[in-house]
Amino acid sequence: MSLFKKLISVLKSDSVSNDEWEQIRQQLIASDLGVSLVDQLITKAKSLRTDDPVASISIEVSSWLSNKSRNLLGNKGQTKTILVVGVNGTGKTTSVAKLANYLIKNGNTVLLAAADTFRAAATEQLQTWAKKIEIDVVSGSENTDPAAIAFTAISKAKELNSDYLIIDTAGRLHNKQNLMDELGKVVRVINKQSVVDEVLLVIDATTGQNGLNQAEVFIQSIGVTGFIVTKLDGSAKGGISIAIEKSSGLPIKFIGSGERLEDFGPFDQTSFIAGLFD
Ligand SMILES: Nc1nc2c(ncn2[C@@H]2O[C@H](COP(=O)(O)OP(=O)(O)OP(=O)(O)O)[C@@H](O)[C@H]2O)c(=O)[nH]1
Ligand SMILES: [Mg+2]
Repeated sequence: MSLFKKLISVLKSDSVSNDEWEQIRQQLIASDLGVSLVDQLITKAKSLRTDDPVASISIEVSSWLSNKSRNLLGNKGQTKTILVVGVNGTGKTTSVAKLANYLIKNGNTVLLAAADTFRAAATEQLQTWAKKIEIDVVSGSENTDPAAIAFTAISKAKELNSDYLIIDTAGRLHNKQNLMDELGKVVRVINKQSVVDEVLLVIDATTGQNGLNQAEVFIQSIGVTGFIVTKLDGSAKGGISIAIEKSSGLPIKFIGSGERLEDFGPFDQTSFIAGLFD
């Protein structure tokens, strides 16, 4: 019997025993939420409605999640520009392809830009995805200035009247400041012709609390508007998502749950909370 079902079975009882609260606590710790947040959550939930722990926890978790829109920002009728950023290996390039595929399936036109010119393979990787999805990608040779690629890409996206331009970026340069400077320059170049509507930070759920530290650096340096949390398949649990939203106040817009294009979708708050108890 799953813990969730066990909880359902105690809902009718007058109160929840300490043993039962401890079981719930262990379940939440196993979901990667972090002990300190779990203890805060349990304390708060106990004070709400002790005869219905699932409802109490759900109410409290909801209040911790971002109340900002989870829809993609931008103006109708204009190219919406999305910059995808994050530490190396988190799943940026894969997420760019998945997001493009998702938007196309929803009736949009999309142009891609391969602004990770730090290594040649990065451009090829995005070109391979673009071919599969049957869309264009603006790219350059190794070590081309990413800002130059972004400039060409936004010009082309506007000319084609694309609904979306999605820009893939590098995750590793020889130091953090270097990467932030490079991303800052990409943003400035786009701002000359248009606006950057979204800066989506990709966080690998399997990195646990480390993901939180990464988020801080990007948020402080380049104004993140939302997150894509990847690798929620496998052993990673969704608890880290609550921690990310609680600490930043910013919304998770999409989640990745595998290596295929289809392993991707919008973050759904209701099913996410239900999933915590599964
Ligand atoms: N299981 C799983 N693997 C993923 C997911 N998203 C990406 N990956 C894998 O993670 C690895 C790294 O993905 P990339 O998209 O290349 O990551 P990146 O952030 O672009 O990496 P760099 O360009 O090197 O910084 C690849 O093997 C992907 O297939 C996911 O949601 N689930
Ligand atoms: Mg990449």
